[in-house]
Amino acid sequence: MLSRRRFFKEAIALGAGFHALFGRWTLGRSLSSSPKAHPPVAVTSWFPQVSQAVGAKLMEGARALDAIEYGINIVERDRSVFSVGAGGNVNLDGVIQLDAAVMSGPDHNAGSVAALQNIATPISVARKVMERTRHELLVGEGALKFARSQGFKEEDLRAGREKTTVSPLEHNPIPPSHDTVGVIVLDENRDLWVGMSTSGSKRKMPGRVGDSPIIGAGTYVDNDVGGATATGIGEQVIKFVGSYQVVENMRQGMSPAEACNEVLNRMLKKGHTKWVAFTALNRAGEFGAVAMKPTKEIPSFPYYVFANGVSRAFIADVVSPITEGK
Ligand code: SD4
Repeated sequence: MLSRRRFFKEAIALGAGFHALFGRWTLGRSLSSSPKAHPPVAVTSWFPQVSQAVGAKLMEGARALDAIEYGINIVERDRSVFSVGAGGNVNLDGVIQLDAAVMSGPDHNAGSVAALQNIATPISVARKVMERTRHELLVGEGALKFARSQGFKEEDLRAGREKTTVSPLEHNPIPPSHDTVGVIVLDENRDLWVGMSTSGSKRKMPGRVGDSPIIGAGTYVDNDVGGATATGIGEQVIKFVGSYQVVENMRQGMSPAEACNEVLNRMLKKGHTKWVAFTALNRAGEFGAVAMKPTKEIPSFPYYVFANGVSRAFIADVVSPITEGK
């Protein structure tokens, strides 16, 4: 996986190209003015390779959900990616438990899995939950049983890795490890789709479920408005139903970046200051992302936008205070 430093450099380098493509640069611009792209558009958190893969599939004419699944599967199967799928973080018992979700705008349907073990591609299982069951979320043993019934191959995701069980005494504070992959697509019909996959926070307790598979928290889409995804400390995102609120803010007329910024401000006002970030894309093809203030671990939040046949890098805006009464 790319180091954060390399991500940053790459993002900056690509950002210059973005200027040529979209005629605008995200850094330093006002949150109310959004870059806009013609569909199909895909907004991807953290992973340039996913953005490129999703974009390539869209260009081939693939359905949005197929493109999202294909792109996310790439990092899920890549054991050098420490935060998603087969290479994911272990929990306090030394076990990899994965979370994933998909949501489809046209029928407002969704499927999720949480704390799923032994399956490298949880996004694909989440999609099957949406398409083949009358449920929305399956967890743990039940999710694994369902995956087996759908022909998914069970594997020892820890195979070849040193056992790195962490003593429960070392539990908390949850160390920052924020590389969930989230992809929002606006397709040519202006339908919206979203997919998420993560191994969740490092050193999580067994059975811990983050925001990513919780519809409305880590991800949400409303076909009339837009979609959003979150990354960062999931507990904080869940408590504010973050992605739902980002979409609702866009419904009220906020730009994607303003909508993200408003939710981060809610968190800060209530004293919840952990690092989280949101990406958002609306039906018009406007997009944006806003993150909490940079930390040593997370100097920036790069996200990638595929549009007009090219994938470009952006750095999310940093949260800015909203003055009372505004
Ligand atoms: C979680 N939000 O499980 C996820 C972690 C994350 O980027 O975003 N990583 O809390």
